[in-house]
Amino acid sequence: MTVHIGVIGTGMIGQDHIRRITDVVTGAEVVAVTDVDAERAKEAADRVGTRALPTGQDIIADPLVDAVVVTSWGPTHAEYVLASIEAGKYVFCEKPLATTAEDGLRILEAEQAFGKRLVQVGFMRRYDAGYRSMKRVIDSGEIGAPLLLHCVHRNATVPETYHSDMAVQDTAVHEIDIVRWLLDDEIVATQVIRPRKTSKRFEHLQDPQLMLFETASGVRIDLEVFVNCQYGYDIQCETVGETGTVRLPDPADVWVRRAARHGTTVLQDWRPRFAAAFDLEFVEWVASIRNGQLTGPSSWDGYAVSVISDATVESLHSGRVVSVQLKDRPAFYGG
Ligand code: NAD
Ligand code: ISE
Repeated sequence: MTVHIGVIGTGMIGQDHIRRITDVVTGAEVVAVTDVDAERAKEAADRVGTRALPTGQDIIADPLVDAVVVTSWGPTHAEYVLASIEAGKYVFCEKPLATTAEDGLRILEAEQAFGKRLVQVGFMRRYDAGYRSMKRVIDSGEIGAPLLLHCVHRNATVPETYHSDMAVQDTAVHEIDIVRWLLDDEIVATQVIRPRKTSKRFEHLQDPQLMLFETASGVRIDLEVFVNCQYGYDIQCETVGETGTVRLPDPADVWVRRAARHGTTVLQDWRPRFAAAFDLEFVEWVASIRNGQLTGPSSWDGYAVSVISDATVESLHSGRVVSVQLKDRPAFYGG
């Protein structure tokens, strides 16, 4: 069975996922795309020989579409996800699942009322080989119980439209998801510390930020988000356990010794760093649809990350420790 996919939003990541579904994934085909920028949608459709439809609602209602990919702007995601559930179609939604906790809850309720998981959220780090190895080590018990995590998320630069809250909402959400997944534990409290600001970028932006999280079992996580570090895209993570530590490897590249120096390259953005993870994410998503049972990050994960993200933004503004108030996890999502 070929999974016929409709894509809503043909911007940067939408185009990349269309290429991925077409060139990398077997058993899937893009049968329609759309964008509020009709010209952009047509160009994306022509590139892979498919149809451009006028609106997202047309994609969801299209009888040829079995599954929907939502890669439009964040505030439009919840509406498309809810409409896909109403149509009984699988939907892969790029982060964020919803920009308010209220919308996240509506999605949880609609999916449970439908009675089967239809939604997967685009937290692709769960498909990265390094994070998967780290989880295997933690789960095996070979470093003992985890006590601390040290995380770093650095981008070379961001545009002027990027504001301080986005360090949480756009950037730190990946770490918020991955630490919950690595530890199989929930974040219960959050705090943001504001260090001295870099002079290399915009006055309006609090950059870097130091975020501190605490989980239900008492694990403490520190996350440096520094989105104008100048030198490249740099993702680091180390878990400290009772009897050992496990650290994410740097992206594989050769080391060169010459002219009295010893060095390697630093990637410049997130696309090459996580290209293999995005590929596997789509391979596994399509396979799980074909098996009739989704296995990737769920609506619950999307909802939980949005609540933790809101609490973290609150702390960025108040400077105080903010506790995270999640609904009880429904049995439907393994609660
Ligand atoms: P983008 O601006 O390049 O593309 C978004 C596209 O959506 C644009 O072409 C825009 O015209 C279109 N659009 C906006 N509203 C629409 C609507 N109502 N209906 C149809 N089309 C609409 O942005 P992007 O970088 O591709 O990001 C898209 C989403 O993907 C964002 O939510 C972003 O957070 C997420 N993203 C995730 C990752 C990741 O690592 N998982 C990386 C980048 C972006
Ligand atoms: C971007 O929006 C993403 O989602 C990337 O994965 C992230 O690492 C990057 O820093 C964000 O800007």
